[in-house]
Amino acid sequence: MTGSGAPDAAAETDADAETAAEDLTGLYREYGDDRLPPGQRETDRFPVLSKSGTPSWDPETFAFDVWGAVDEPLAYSLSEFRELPAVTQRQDFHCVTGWSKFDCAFTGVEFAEIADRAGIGDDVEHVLFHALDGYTTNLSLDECTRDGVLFAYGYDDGDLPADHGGPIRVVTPHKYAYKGSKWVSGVEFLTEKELGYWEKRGYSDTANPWNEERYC
Ligand SMILES: Nc1nc2c(c(=O)[nH]1)N[C@H]1C(S)=C(S)[C@@H](COP(=O)(O)O)O[C@H]1N2
Ligand SMILES: [Mo]
Repeated sequence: MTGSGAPDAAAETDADAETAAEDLTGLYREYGDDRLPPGQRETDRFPVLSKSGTPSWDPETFAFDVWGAVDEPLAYSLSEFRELPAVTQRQDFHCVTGWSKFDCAFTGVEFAEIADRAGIGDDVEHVLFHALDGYTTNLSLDECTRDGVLFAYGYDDGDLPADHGGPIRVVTPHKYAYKGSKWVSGVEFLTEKELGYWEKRGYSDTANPWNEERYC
């Protein structure tokens, strides 16, 4: 058991959790001058966007799988996943339809943590995320292993709500939010790129909000 794991975080008070959150809201400086990307408007609400509604899942049988070009395929139950070392980060969330929500506090496992545990081959360049509703989305490995890409199961002081992708979703603060799969059931490591659900239907593969890479 490491010192930075979820059990410690769970034992903290709300105030402690607030101060313990890593602040990723300055990430925009890598891409632009303004925290609010061009063509976006800020909202305090957290709208729900799903291609086909919220899938149902059973916490007893839910499994998070890691497969593809890895040394060791992994499978975690929900409780096992929540035992992994976790972080809490304050992040901004940008939807391609034009709204941005600042200061979302997400708790979860860093992508790099999962990649390390699976041991990925030298020839891995891409990743495809799979979800319970049949959704997929792709990212390059480089875009995944950077700060901010989390498999999140906590939002603010509670569990991630089901509409927002609970039990586990991916968050991608450097990309439009369609790059973050809700209800993520697994991650597949690939040696060749495969496009995801929206990427196949004309959404930008690169999805940089500060460049307004929305649709192709
Ligand atoms: N599994 C799954 N993930 C998904 C989607 C979806 O339909 N299914 N929609 C995407 C889109 S287009 C957006 S904008 C965000 C919306 O997240 P939210 O509903 O929490 O606001 O989830 C993304 N991830
Ligand atoms: Mo979206």
